[in-house]
Amino acid sequence: MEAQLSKSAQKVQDALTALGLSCRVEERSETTRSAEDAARVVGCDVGQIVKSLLFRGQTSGEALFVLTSGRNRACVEKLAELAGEAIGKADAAFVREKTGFAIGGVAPLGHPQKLNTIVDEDLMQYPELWAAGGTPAALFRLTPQELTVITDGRIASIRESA
Ligand code: 5CA
Repeated sequence: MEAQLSKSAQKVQDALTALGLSCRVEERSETTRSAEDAARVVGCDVGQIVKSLLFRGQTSGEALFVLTSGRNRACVEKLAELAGEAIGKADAAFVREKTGFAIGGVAPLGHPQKLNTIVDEDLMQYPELWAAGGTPAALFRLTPQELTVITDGRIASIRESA
C-alpha cells in the first residue's frame, strides 16, 4: 500500500484525477525544493524539471504563472512583452495567495483560481517531465502534452539567452 499523501500533495493528486490524467504524485524522503534537487532525486536531466515561477504585472497587479525548463532562466523582458506590461517577481505571500502552495512546492495545477500561464517551449522537447506536487518533497511525472492540458498555457520562447 502506498503511503498517504500530505494535504497539499493530495490536492494536486485530486486535481490530476479530476482532469482524467493518470499521473501519480509521489512524496520522497529527500528534498526536491529546487530543480537541481528534484533532478537528482528522480534521476533525470535538470532540463526535464518543470520550474513553476510566479510574476506580477506591475500595472494590473495580475499574476502571471510561468513554467520553465529547470535548465533555463526566464527572461523578464520576453515575459513582459507577452504580458503587455512590465512585470516583477512575486513575493512569497503573493505566491501562496495565487497558487495555494508555498515556494518550493508550487504545482502547475490545483490553484484556487485559473492563472494566466506561459509555458517554456524548451519543455516540449523531452519525452517526459517532472513537476512539483504541492510540497518541497512531492513530484509527479508527466508528458509535455499533459503539461499543456493541465495549464492551458501559451507556449513561447522565454529563455534568457546568455
Ligand atoms: N520543487 C522544485 C522542483 S519542481 C520547485 O518547486 N522548483 S521551482 O523552481 O519551481 O521553485 C522554486 C522557485 O521559487 C525558484 O526558482 C525561485 O524562482 C522561486 N523563489 C524562491 N524564493 C523565492 C522568493 N523568496 N520569492 C519568490 N520566488 C522565490
